[in-house]
Amino acid sequence: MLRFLLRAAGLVALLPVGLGAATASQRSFGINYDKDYFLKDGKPFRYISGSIHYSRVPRYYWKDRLLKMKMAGLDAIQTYVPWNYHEFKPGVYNFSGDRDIEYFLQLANEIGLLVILRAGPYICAEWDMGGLPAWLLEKESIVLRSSDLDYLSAVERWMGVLLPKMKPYLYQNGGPVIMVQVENEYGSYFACDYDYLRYLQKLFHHHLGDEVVLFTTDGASKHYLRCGALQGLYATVDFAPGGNVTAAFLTQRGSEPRGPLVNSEFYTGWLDHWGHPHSVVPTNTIAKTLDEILARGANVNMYMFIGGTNFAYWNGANMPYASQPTSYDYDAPLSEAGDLTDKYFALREVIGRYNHLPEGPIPPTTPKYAYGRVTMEKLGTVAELLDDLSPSGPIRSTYPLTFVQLQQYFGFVLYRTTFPKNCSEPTPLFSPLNGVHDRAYVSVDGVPQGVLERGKSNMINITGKAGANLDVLVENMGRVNYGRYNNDFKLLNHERTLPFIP
Ligand code: NDJ
Repeated sequence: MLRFLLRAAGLVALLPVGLGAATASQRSFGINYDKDYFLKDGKPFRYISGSIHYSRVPRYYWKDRLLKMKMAGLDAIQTYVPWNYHEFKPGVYNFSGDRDIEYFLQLANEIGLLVILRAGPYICAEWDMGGLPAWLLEKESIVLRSSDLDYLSAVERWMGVLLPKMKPYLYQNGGPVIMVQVENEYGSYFACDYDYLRYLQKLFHHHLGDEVVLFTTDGASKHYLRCGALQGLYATVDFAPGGNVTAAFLTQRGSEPRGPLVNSEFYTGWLDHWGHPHSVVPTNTIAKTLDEILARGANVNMYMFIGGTNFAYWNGANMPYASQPTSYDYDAPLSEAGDLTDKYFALREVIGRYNHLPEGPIPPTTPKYAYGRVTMEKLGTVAELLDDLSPSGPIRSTYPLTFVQLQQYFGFVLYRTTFPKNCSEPTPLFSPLNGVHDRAYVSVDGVPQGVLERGKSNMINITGKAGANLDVLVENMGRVNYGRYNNDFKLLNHERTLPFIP
């Protein structure tokens, strides 16, 4: 009525766009500890969210994937910020193209998706070194994810670049970011360094202001929450489908007696390792547990809603050493290629019982084409192409250098020496401890002799004449992204010697 009268009187009235929408000054996001729910613009709010990693989907497809997530009835998306993806070398930053996180956040905002930002510095995520940059290992004794001063100094510089970029995108500043995660499953790490967590808490508030909701995520057990939770950081948990939802949330209550229930990683699938079958998780199990979570008014993030791809050499690894493949399909509701799956529609149906499902068409599965035979032709061997592959020429050293010492953080390094004596009989070439990191192709004067592999094969027999070239091509298959072996040096041999001929 008011609008009609004003128009009739020929007056122009500035009305908030969309009734009920809050202006920037009224936007707020917080926690109501009396009523155990989130508050968005002062009203009770529960989110249903899904994980998408912008670093695993080409920029070109971001809008398509986000629209499909919106059409599934999601309120929000959750994403990690991989530090090493943006600071490839110390002090050198890249936020362009597929790394343009601000554009990604703008897209989410335009589509009407809120964002749960997992800012790190460590993220796990089956990502190389859990998102930490390998150049941190230049200090060989560094204690990652702790109060180690060299580590904290690098964290402070990185967060001094990232967080000011993120501040304008906070919900209360007109953006989509409702919550920011500090660290990641810290309770699963050996250090249990509360000073480190307090440092991060202060650093994040310094850059983002005091209003922002900071939170942690840990496995749903007292054991993990003991070292992962910190007063002032809202403790959330993660747990898989098929378990006891009441028991899982009770562990969260152990750290947060009041406040909203949150499962920050409800696994819709699982990770893969090279050499193992692709992981799949039955849709009905996921749908049943999702319904249980939503029926109790809890907040949930489905990890992953779309997994995508580990492009380049960004995959991580677990221990005992097993590296992840280039696919991060995760058996997620949206396939690696962004295709709509039966799981997508089954979970959309469950979400539709609690959230309004947007009307209109869902962006379709992208058409697939048969591209015909792709022929490969051999250009030459590594030895023949060395000048092209390593135009700056060899680095000479008494002892084999590590990848980090060579500032060759990914891919391959060829270590070459010559036979010190005639080895006419098969002679063991031995790489002690758990061998090379991670896989080495051994040849003598260009003739293949065999493969050494971390945790699998640390000795082969070779022959060669004195002075023959012994080539050991070492492949970095991905740095450990979870647990105490996160400081994963890639090298030929722990003793910094060539695999020796005893
Ligand atoms: O927070 C972690 C997330 O980033 C929790 N996860 C996820 C597995 O997909 C992912 O790494 C676990 N990682 S539990 C450890 C797996 C150990 C085999």
